[in-house]
Amino acid sequence: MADSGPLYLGLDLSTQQLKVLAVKSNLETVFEEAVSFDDDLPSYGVRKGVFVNEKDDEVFAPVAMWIEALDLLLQRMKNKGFDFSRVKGISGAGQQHGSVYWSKSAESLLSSLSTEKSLLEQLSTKAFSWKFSPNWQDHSTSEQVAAFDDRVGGDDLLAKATGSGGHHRFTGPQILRFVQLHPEEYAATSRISLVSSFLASLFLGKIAPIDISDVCGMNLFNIETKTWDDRLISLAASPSGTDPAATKVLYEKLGEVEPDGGKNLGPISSYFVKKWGFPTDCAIIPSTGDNPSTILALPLHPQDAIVSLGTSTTILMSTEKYYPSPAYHMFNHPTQPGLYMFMLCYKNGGLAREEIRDAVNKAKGIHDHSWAQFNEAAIETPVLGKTSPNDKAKLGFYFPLPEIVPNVQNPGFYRFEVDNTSKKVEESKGWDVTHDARAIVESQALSMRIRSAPLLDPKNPQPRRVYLVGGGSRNKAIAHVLADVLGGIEGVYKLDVGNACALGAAYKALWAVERRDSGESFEDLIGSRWSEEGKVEKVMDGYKKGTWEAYGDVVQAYTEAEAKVQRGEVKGDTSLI
Ligand code: XUL
Repeated sequence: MADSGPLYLGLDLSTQQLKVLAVKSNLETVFEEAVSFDDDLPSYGVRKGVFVNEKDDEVFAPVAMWIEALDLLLQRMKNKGFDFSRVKGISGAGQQHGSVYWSKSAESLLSSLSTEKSLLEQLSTKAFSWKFSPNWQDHSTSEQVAAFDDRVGGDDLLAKATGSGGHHRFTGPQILRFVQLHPEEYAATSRISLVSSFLASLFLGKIAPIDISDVCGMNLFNIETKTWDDRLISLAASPSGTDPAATKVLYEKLGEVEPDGGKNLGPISSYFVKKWGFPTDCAIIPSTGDNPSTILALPLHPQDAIVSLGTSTTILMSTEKYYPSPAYHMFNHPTQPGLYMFMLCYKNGGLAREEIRDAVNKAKGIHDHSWAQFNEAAIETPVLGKTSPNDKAKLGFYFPLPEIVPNVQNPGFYRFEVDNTSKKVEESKGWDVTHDARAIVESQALSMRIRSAPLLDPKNPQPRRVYLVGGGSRNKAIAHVLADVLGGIEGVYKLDVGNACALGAAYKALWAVERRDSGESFEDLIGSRWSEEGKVEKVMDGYKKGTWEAYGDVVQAYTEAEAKVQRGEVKGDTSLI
């Protein structure tokens, strides 16, 4: 008999693709499809999903492209025979921080869509007051970020209130810049969505509330008081920061935040029922950010870390401690009130590794983007580039783009050496580029180790398990070096679940629809149905006695060297070879 049980969709509107994944109630993934912005929608002319205006440090994406991607994705699902009538719930994951500016006719357009036409034809351009969405790689808001930090008395106090110090990509500073640069378009804006709530709004047929976890990527929501922070809303609303009428207007544009990540926001809009055959009772569940969604791809234990090796590289942990610091981000957990998500996000993660890969290849006379030489160099280079115990340790910092962690405005490559006895750190006169293959991964992993330390149990200062997800997780050399630096009591694992953030979104939709009225938690429901088989593969032992300690020895030197780079005290190189 043909399978007829319920299906749950998880969508991921990420930087370069729109993906969808369908799961059954038993968590089995039964369908996957994707649309690539660069390859499938070339008429927009984006590269890696975005436009870059280098002059003003702006990075942004056309909203119409995302809408056309959804039209195309649904068409592809239909062409492959996907049975829309089984879908009982939809949730999504969106690249974080990006904002979408709806026009005053948006609500009426969304609620009266005709099945004769595509979403693109009906929504773009009329439903938007601004046709672009600022991207998380944007760094045009230095002035606004300073104003946000100042507003509450410094970046540590901003982190205490909102979970993060001021960041270029965070939505509050982006909104303030929009108010300053585009006052007419801002005045013509009825509502502002995050990328996640924009996605939910399309399916809901009306503007969806902002999600309780993704809202923490705005520098506007006070995690301690669980409400918008009036000091920050009034700053984002008007450059003077003291205009009550403007503040009221911004509150209206932002709307309410939905505290329950599993809330049924309402049934799917009739457009999708009539055009694609979704059932009328298909529930729309809040979409969250791609990172919070990733931690929902498995029942994550305390002391477990997920390292996501995508365009950006992130480390994620779920924690009971609200321990904010400007050095990292804390978000509300997407499904469990009282839990938090710790996150570090490196803009240069994958990008920097790829630059070094290409430089190593070039030095060896290879002119393609294969990883073999990089991997060999990363594995064969000894720990910290030290061939014998008395050698100096090599430390590198690689920022082809301005970096988020640490906040470095000037791109560059920086190499340091640490004396074995005095532990003094000095700029290096340079080394062979093959050393950089290990040094880049060591450097990223050391940053993760140092910054996540306050969240770990002081008696057990290593993660229990490190799970790798994303494109780079297939790379054994990266896993090897991460394991050396981070340790991991049970080891390093590859989470082989396809797209982790789309899967997390699908699980969230499933939990929201199937949880018992008693308020069964996400962990309980997913944990009781989850099996590691076929999904989790141990790729490396974690803790290696002596190795983990060797990295501990350079923590102080690393911190000093990084501070020199951040303060602009060292010049750095503009190319690797
Ligand atoms: C997180 C961040 C990125 C984007 C990528 O703060 O900016 O990870 O969410 O999609």
